[in-house]
Amino acid sequence: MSRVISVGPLPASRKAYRGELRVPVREIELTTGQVVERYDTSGPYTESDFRPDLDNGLPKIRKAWPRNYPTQLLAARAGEITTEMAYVAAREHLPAEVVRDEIAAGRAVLPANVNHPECEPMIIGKRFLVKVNANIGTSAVTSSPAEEVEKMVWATRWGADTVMDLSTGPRIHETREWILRNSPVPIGTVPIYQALERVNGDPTKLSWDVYRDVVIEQCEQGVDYMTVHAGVRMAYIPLTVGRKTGIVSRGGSILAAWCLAHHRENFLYTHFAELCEILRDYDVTFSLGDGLRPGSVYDANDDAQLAELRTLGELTQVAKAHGVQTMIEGPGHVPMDKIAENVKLQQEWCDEAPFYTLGPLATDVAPGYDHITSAIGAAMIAWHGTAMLCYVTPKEHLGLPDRDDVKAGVIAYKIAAHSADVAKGHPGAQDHDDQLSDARFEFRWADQFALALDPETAQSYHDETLPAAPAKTAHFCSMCGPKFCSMRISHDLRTSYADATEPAAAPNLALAEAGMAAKSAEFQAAGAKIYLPVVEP
Ligand code: IRN
Ligand code: FE2
Repeated sequence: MSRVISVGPLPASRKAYRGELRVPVREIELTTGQVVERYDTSGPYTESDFRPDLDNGLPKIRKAWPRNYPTQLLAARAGEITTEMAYVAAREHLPAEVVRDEIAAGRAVLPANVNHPECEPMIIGKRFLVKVNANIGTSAVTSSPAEEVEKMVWATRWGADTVMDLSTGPRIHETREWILRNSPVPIGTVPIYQALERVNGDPTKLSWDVYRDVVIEQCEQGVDYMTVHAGVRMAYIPLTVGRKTGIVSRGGSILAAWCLAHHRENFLYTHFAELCEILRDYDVTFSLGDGLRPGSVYDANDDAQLAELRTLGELTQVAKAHGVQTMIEGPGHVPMDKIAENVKLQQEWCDEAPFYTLGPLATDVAPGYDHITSAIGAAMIAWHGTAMLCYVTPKEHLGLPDRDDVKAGVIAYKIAAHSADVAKGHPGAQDHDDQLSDARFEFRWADQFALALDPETAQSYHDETLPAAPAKTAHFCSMCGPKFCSMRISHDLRTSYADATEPAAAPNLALAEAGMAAKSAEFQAAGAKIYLPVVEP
C-alpha cells in the first residue's frame, strides 16, 4: 500500500501559527524582504519538518476546547463566542462578534463535529471568504484508503477548505476513518451512499432504520457535514419527466427509485426531525442536497429544481428549530443568464442559509474541460453570494479524478472563489492581486511564482524557454522577448516622465529611446545567451 504523502512548505513559504489559538497562516517571503500572509488550509503537512503518522493521525487540537452548548448555532444564539468562533475570526481577520452573529442568524455555518478534534475550524457564509470543497473517495474499482488520504492532503495543499469523502465500494468505513484522523479540514459525506452499500446496492431495500444506523456511525467517527437529499419529495419526481437529462444527482436518483418502488414519501423527509436530533448531538451540519438539480443548461431553473428548493427552505426552518446548522446545496448546470436567479431564490426561500453549489457549468459542450466550464459559473454564482463552491475536475462526466485532476479542480475553483472575493470587495482580497502585479511589473520573477496560486506550474512554464538564473531578474520573458516587452517599455517611459522637469510633460521619447538602447546594450553585453538552452550544472 502506498504511503506517499505530500509534505513540506510551498515555494518561498513557511508555515506559521498566530496567537494562543495557534491559527495557521502561510507566510511568503518576497525577494524585497517583505513577508506577506495567506489564509492556509493545508494543516501541519506544510510545516518544514512535519512527519505524517497516518496510523495515529494529526494532533487533536480541539480536544480540550469547551463545549457549553450542543451546537455552534445554539451557542451563538445564547451570545457565546466559542473557541471555534474566535479561531475562525482570527483566520478571517474579522471581529468574533461578526462570526457569532452570522452563525446565530443562520447565515453562516461552522462545521465541526465534536468527534473531529483534529479539525482546524473554518466558516462558510457570504460575509466570509468564499470557500472551496474538493470531492474525493474510492469507488468499487479503484484506489485504497492511503491513496485517498494523499488526495485529501494534496487537495488541502492547493487550498481546498473542506473535503467530501464520497467513497463507495467495500472499504468505506476504513477509508473515512483514515481521512478523518488525518484531516485538518472539515470532512463531508453523503450517508445514503453507504446505506446503499448496506443493502447491496438495491435502493428499494433502503429504510429509515438502515439510514439512521449509517448516520450515527458516521457522526461517531467525526464527519462534520452531511449531504441529505430530504427535498426529493415523491410528488416532484414526475416534474423531471420532460427533462433533457432527468435526475443526475446520485443521492437524488437513489431516493427517487425508493419513492417510486414503494409509492411512499421520501423517508428522509418524513423522518427529518429525528435526523435533526441525531445531528444536533454531534454538531454535524446539514448540507441539504439538491437531488433534483439540473444536469444540463436546458433543464436549469425548471419546476423540479425549484419545487425541491422550496422544500429545502421548509426543512431549513425545521433544522434551525432543532438548533442544527444548515447549508443548502445548489446546481449543477446553469447558463449565465439564469445564475443570479438561483442565488436570489435560494436566499429568499431558505432564510439566507449559506448556499453551496456544484459549479455550475455555464455550458455543456466541453467534456474534458469541465473544471473550466464550471469555474465560469462558479465565479459568477459566488459573486452573487454563494458561500462555498464544490469543485468539478476535468474528469467530470468521464471518470474518477486522479491526483492531477484534483489539483486542476482545486486551482480552477480557487480562481473562481478569489475572483468573487475581489469583486465582493472582501477586505484584503485584492492585496494578493496587487502584490502579484507589483512583482510582475518589477520583473521579480521569483516573487511572481511564489505569489501564484500554483507556483510550480508558473515557474515551469517560464523556465521551459528561459531556464537560466539570469532570466529570473531579466526585464522580459520569452512571450515578447526583450524588444517587445510592454512592461519594460512602460518602465522606460516612467523613467522618462520622472526625468522630465514638468510633471505633466509629454513622454520624452528621446529619453525613452536612449533608455531602451541602454537596456538592449545591457542584454547584448550579457552575451544574449538567454535564449539558448542552458545546461545547468
Ligand atoms: C454540491 C452542491 N450540489 C451538489 N453538491 C455535491 O455533489 C454534494 O455535496 C456531493 O459532494 C456531490 C454529489 O452529490 P449527489 O450527486 O449525490 O447529489
Ligand atoms: Fe453534470
